[in-house]
Amino acid sequence: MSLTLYFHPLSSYCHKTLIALYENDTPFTAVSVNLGDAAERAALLKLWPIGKFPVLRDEARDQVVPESTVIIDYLDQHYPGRTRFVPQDGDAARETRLKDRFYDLHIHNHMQKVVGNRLRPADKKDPHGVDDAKARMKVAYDIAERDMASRRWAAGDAFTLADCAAAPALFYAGKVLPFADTHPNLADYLARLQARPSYARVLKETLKMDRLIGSHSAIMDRYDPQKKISLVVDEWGAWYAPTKGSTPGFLQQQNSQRDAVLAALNLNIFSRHADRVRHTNIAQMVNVLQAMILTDGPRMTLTPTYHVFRMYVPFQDADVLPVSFTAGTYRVGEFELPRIDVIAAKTAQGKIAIAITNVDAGRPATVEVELKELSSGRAEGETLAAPKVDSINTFDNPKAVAPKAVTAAIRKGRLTLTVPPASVTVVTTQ
Ligand SMILES: N[C@@H](CCC(=O)N[C@@H](CS)C(=O)NCC(=O)O)C(=O)O
Repeated sequence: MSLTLYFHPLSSYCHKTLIALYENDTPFTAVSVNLGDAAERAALLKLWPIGKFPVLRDEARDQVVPESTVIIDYLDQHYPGRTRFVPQDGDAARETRLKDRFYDLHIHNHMQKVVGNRLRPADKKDPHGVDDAKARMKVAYDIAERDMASRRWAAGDAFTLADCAAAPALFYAGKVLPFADTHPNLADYLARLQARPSYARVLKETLKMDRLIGSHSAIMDRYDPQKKISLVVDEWGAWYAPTKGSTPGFLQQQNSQRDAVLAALNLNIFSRHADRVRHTNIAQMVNVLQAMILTDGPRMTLTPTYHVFRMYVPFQDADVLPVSFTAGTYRVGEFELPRIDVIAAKTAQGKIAIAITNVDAGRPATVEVELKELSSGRAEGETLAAPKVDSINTFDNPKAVAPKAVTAAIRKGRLTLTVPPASVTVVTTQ
């Protein structure tokens, strides 16, 4: 990997650069710099004597690139991806650069002054400077409010460098000088920035598991047509940025309702390949990556992923039943996914277990299941849904994401169930 980003996880200008890297899945190594550590500070100063991050080092081209805007420009030029950050057209490029400067100079930097003042010792405060910064932010908010009345993104119809600049600037600015009630267009724009298709992207990525297993199985089928050898999927799951303040290298992260959906989709894929896949291990059980359980000394909380695993217990030792369904489509930006996923199995007790995942974060889904063997009765189970796709359980709020009981009647051989957006439901016939 040729690119190394020297950054700090709490630095808002680093967030600007990270957004650009993540937009295009550009591979890079992240090196977190603690400016309080003399050696780490010296190493950063050697790269960029101004001593501010982010700084990008490109080994392949032997370049050191400081300044968030210039880094994004550099990435666009030398490591272009599906999102282009600076338009080719001259006028559009100038508008993009203007808006990038606007958000950096007239919102981001003033916001930093207000935050910096909070961190100063009591006898070094600068109330006049803070008032001035807030007054200037207010002027900039008014300009942006007018702009965003007719624009989807900061420089027009396309997401650009200017939006990478706007996202952290507005996010933090809104904390020091709120604008949600006074500048609705700007507030809507920030909501759009925050809803970039990360949810759909994460799920799209995880669905690659099916292709991966399919291609491995095809090779194994040639040499082992009787399927005597198992395919073992080790350490699957989501890998995100570590929880702030956790021990570096311990890979501690939260997992949310999004990851419950991700877990269900993977379990479904494994069950469809059950003739070949006989073991799988999520990474990992406790406190690490997509864990089931988080602990803090004597405190413990169950994650949304835990609930999916427990809800899927009826599928243990069960026989997969073939299911055919029309999934429909869930589309966000450039990402297109099947809207629902369904698996079924005959349990060890002879009942039918059905798992329904609604991938669509915006709409409930009504699923009608035709059960050839059963004309009437009911199915019981649980649904795991949450107020938001990134809702999580914490030590203080351990039941923010918790399953709720659900019952569905079976009439004339049909079971009908409406499931909430971004949810996982498992029911078993009674
Ligand atoms: N204009 C620079 C600003 C970078 C900047 O202000 N970085 C802050 C963190 S958000 C920093 O390095 N602060 C440490 C310091 O000033 O000592 C850019 O766009 O990259």
